[in-house]
Amino acid sequence: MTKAFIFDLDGVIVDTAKFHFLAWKNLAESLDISFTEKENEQLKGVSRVRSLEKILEWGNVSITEDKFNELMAEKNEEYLSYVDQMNAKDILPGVLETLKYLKHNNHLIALGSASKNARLILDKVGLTAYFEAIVDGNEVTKAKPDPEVFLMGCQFLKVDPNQAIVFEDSQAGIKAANAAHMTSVGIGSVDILSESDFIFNDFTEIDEQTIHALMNFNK
Ligand code: B16
Ligand code: MG
Repeated sequence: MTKAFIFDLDGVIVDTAKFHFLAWKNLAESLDISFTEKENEQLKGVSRVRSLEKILEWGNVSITEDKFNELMAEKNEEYLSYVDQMNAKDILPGVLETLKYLKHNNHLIALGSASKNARLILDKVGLTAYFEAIVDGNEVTKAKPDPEVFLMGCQFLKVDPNQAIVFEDSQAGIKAANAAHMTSVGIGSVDILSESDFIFNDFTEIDEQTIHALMNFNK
């Protein structure tokens, strides 16, 4: 059976979560809304629109549609100013080795990200060529925990969803993979990712043997 390996982007391939955090924090504080790492965790894997809606809900603040769009644009502008400084050094430890191994062994690789900036980021860090399919925030209509983003990846690759292995750092993304009966692999802390089929701190813990274990796992 052909397997598909689907990678989330932010928090899995690169640590852009720290850039989202800075930009959302500045935005929230400009509205007198408190924003810490705890709130940031809840925005991981969540779309830009839904993230701003959540921040406004937390602060009990209502604004006009024009102001909403203005804040979204400002947040993205600040975020992109950080992204602009990125290069191959920003690829998280072990990721390149895993991608090389999968490619070398002719496994199918897709990206499944909520970010509308995903293609730009992959280009900046020089990883675009590894992906047979890229599904990002521009294609999907339903955000994680809906599995649409990963199901589309499988469709592009012509692989059954139950043959897919998803690498994710967010609770919403793990729920999405589980909902589609895919093998869910959490990258990060067990406190956050306890619903995953497998959990690793980072890709340096994933070797050839581990990849075989992921491929042989039946839900
Ligand atoms: P953008 P992922 C997600 O990416 C991030 O985790 C989330 O924090 C962000 O709000 C979302 O992308 C949208 O990003 O503003 O660039 O469109 O983790 O699904 O790769
Ligand atoms: Mg993520």
